[in-house]
Amino acid sequence: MKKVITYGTFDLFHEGHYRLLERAKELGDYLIVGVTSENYDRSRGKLNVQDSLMKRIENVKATGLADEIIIEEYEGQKIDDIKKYKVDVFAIGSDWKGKFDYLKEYCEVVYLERTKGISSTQLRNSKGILRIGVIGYGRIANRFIKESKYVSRVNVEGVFGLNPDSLKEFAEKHELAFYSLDFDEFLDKIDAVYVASPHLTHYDYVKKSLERGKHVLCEKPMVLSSVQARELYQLAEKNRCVLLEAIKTAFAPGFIRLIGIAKSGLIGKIKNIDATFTKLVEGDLRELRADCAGGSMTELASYPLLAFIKLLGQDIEKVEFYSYYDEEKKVDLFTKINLKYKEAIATGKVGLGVKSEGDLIISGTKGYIYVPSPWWKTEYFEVRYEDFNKNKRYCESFEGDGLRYELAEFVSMIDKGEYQTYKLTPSESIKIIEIIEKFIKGENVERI
Ligand code: C2G
Repeated sequence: MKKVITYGTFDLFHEGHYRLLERAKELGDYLIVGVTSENYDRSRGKLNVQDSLMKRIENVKATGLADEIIIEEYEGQKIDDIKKYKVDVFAIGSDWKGKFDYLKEYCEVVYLERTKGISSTQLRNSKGILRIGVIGYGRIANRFIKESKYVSRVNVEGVFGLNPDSLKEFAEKHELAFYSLDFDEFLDKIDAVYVASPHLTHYDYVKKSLERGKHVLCEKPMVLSSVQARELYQLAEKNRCVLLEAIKTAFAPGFIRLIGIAKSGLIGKIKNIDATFTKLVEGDLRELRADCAGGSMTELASYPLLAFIKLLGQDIEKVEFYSYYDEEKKVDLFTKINLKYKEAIATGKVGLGVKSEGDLIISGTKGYIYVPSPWWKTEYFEVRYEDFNKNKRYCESFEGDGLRYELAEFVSMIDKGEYQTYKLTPSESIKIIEIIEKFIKGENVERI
């Protein structure tokens, strides 16, 4: 019996997929189809797959062409599969021509002509391109535009700001279609905004954008008042717009996996968390200016607070801060945050003027999880026990600056018409803002 194998994502199953399977089947007597797992697709940069793994398997099954369906989960699996299933022919579309020649050592390799005029990307894009406008032209806005190239169906069209020279320069550098000094005119030309202006300007921009029915992805902290945060989420819901706070860690595959593992009971009951994020900065930067709501807490606290709320929830009994202030600049250069839960404690350390190890440790009754610096770009972590023979290591890729993950989630929410994502719910975002607000108001803040 001649065995043939082929692989694919088979997202939004279409004619091209069907014809590929049909011809692959004709190459032998028995066809094995490898359908990619969500994890594997993410790790190879496919961030916009729309159908779930089950749906993609069902679609392949429904063709009646596959004698066996397997799941492709990791890089290098093809060699294992070919040996394991005693495969005679590996078949794949001509878009991969040459890429799988290394398999010739194990079986015959056939590149089948790709069906022209149809693709999953085309079907995803048939909803039209999502036109994004960026508000602000600072460091993060630059990074965002670079990252947006990795997400399909989006195009950054223009930029809004207050300084004509900087705007023009930014638009030219990134080859944007337009730049505008007029906010209404800017909104006319786009479907969604990415707010990357200084903290204190967020509220007005987000509100005006939502009032005009535009979806909003807003840098963290979205606002510095929980009343305003609630108001904005309500407005988004009323106007059927997606509003997402861009805390990038929340959308990183490694962090999502970390949360799942920590909450699965593998380290017992979580009793303590330590999370640190420090970034030394100098000069006349926005981060160090009180008139721009600078300081370690407003700049960095969203990250440790995200980890605490994801792992321990929102029932916080007590919040206290110990802070080292720059008395001249009137910003906190280092702050220690203590959260007391009924059965656990969490300590966060954030600093712009004090440096420390940026790791995350989640301590449980059976073991602990160690995430090395930079834990907020979660790529690697270890589950450790008293008996170190039981230790386990986990690895998950974190590509580029990681902004692609939040943008991919934002687009997927818009496509599905879902106004909430479990990755960062409005109530979690509001809670994080509420704690930062307590600090700003000076509640339980002790200076050192
Ligand atoms: N295909 C085709 N004609 C099209 C579109 C796709 O023949 N118009 C083929 C592809 O060449 C591939 C298969 O259909 O052989 C599945 O395509 P995708 O779902 O895009 O999956 P892909 O990313 O190509 O997976 O390990 C995964 C494989 O390496 C490839």
